Amino acid sequence: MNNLVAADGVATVTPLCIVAVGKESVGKSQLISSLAGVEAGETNFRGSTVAVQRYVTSQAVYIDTPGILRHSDTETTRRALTELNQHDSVLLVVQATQLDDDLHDMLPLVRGKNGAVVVTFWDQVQPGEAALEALERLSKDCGVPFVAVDARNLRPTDHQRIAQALFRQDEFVKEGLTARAGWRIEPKPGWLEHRIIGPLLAMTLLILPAVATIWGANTFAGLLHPVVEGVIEPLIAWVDTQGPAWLRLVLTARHGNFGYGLLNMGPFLLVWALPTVVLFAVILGAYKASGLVERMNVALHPIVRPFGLSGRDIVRVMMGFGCNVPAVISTRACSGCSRGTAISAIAFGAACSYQLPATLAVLAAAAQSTGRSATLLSVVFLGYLLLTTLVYLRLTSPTAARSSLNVLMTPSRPFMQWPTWRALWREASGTVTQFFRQALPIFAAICVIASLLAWMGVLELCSSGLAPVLRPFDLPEQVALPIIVAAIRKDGIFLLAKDDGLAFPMTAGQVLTAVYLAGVLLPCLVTALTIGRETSWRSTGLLLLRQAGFACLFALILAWGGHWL
Ligand SMILES: Nc1nc2c(ncn2[C@@H]2O[C@H](COP(=O)(O)OP(=O)(O)OP(=O)(O)O)[C@@H](O)[C@H]2O)c(=O)[nH]1
Ligand SMILES: [Mg+2]
Repeated sequence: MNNLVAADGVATVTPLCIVAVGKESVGKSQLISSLAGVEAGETNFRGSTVAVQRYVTSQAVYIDTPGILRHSDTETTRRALTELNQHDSVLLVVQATQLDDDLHDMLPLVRGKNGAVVVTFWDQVQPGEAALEALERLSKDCGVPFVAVDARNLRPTDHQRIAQALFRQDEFVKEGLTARAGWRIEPKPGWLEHRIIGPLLAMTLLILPAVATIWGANTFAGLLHPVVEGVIEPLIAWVDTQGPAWLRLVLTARHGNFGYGLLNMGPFLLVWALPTVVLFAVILGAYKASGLVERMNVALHPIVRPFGLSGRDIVRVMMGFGCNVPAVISTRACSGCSRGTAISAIAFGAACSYQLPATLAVLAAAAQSTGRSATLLSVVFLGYLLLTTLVYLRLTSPTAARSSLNVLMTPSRPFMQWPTWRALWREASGTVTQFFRQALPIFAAICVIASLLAWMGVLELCSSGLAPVLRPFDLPEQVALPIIVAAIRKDGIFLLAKDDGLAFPMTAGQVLTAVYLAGVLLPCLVTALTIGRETSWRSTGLLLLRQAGFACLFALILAWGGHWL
C-alpha cells in the first residue's frame, strides 16, 4: 500500500511528498506554484531558484528544487540532488523544446524512483498527432506517464492528468531510452548573439541601470528635493525652537555643522534613494522576466572571464546593485570555481541601492560647494569603482577561473518574451516593500544611535582615534564617522552631506576619496554576515581583510591622484 492521495482530493493516508526535479529554467517553479495554487514569480534566468521550497496542499506536499546543472559543482545542484535522494516520488520536469537532451541527462538520476514526467513549454511545439505519438512512445519506453502542458497556463484538466499520473506511482525503469522525440526547437538568435554587436549591446545594457540612476532617478530626486525641503525645514525649525530636549536629540541633533538627526537625514534617504531603488528594480525585473539577462550573460562571458567571472555570475553581481544580500545568496547557482570571485565582486564593486544614491547625493553636494560638475564627479567615481573592481578581481581570482578553457555552463539559449506589467510590478513593489520594512528602520536606528553617540562624545573620540589613520588619505577627521557607519549600513555615506551641501569643507578629490573609502572598505554588516553564513566565517574574515587592504591602496591612489582633479 502506498500513501497516495486520490485525484478527487480525498487523502487516503498522509499526503504524498513529491519532489520536482529538472534542469534549469524548464519551468519547475512555475509548474509547482500552479499545482499548489500560489502565484509564481516570473523570473526567467537560469538558476533563479536557489533554495528548496515546500508547498503544502491538502492533496500533497510539492517540493520545488533548484535546477540541476549536469556535470557542475554548483551549490544549487548539490541541494537539488540531496533533496532528490531523500524522496521516492518524483515529478521529472523536462522542456518540450529539448526533450531528448533533457531525458538523456535526467533519467539516470531518477531511475528506480516512482512518479511521472511533465513536459513543459508544450506551447512552443506544434502539438499535432506525430508529437503526441512521440510522447506515447517515450512514455512506454520510460515506464512512467508523460503529461505535456504549458506550465504558465495550467488548465484544470492538466491538474487532473498530472495528479492521476502521480497516483499511478509507476517506476522510472530506464536510464537511457531507445525511443526519441526527434525534434529540438531553438529560439532564434538576436542582436545579442551577433559576434561584434552582441558584446557591445550587452555592455550597454549592463551599465544602463547605473546611467538611468544618475540621470533619471537623480533628475527626479532633484525636482523632489526642494518640495520635501519646503516641508521639512519649518519642521526642523519648530523642533529646534519649541521641541523638548529629547526630541531635539533624536530629530535634529547637530554637532557643529554636522546634522545627524532623523529629520536632517530621513528626507535625504527617501528623496534620493527611493527613485533609484524603484528604477533599478524595474530595469532588472524587465531584464529577468524577458530572458534578456541570460543572453547578456552569454555575450559577456568572454569579456568577464579574464577577471575570474563567468557570464552566469554577472547577473548576480548586477543584482548586487539592488541589494548585496540576495545577490550573495543567489551565487549558490554559480560554479564552485568562480563563486568566491562573484561574491568578492558583489562585496567590493556592486554599489547597492542605498550606497549609490547616498554617494551620488554627496557628490552632488560636493559639486555645489566646489563648483565642479556633479555628472563629472559621478562618472569619475563610477569609472574608478569599475576599474578598481576589475583590478581587484584580476589580482585575487584563482587562475583556474580565468582559464580560457572555462566554457559557460549554459546549455541552450532561452526563449525571449515580453515582460508582463505584473512581473515588473511584482519586482518593483517587492523591492519597495523590502526597502520600507528593512532599510528604513535600520536607517532610523542609525540616525538615533549616531545622535546618542555624538551626544555622549563617543563619536568625537572615535574620530580623533581614527584621524591619524586618515591622514595619509588626506582626509579630515570627520570622515571617520561616515566610514564607520557605512561599514554597518551603506547609507551611512549620507553623513558626508548635510541639507544642501557638504557637512564639512573638502575638495572634490577628498570627497571622491571619502565616498570611495566609505563604500568599498567593507561591505555592509548584513552582507558580511550573509557571506559568512553562505561560505565560512574564516574565508569571510580573509575576504574582508583582503577587501579592506585593496580598498586602502586604491583610496590612497585616488587621494593623491585626486589633487590633480
Ligand atoms: N512558454 C512557456 N514558458 C514557460 C513555461 N513554463 C515556464 N515558463 C517560463 O520559463 C521561465 C522559467 O520558469 P521557472 O519556473 O522559473 O523555471 P525553473 O525550472 O523553476 O528555473 P530554475 O529554478 O532557475 O531552475 C519563466 O519565465 C516562466 O514563465 C511553459 O510551459 N511555457
Ligand atoms: Mg525554479
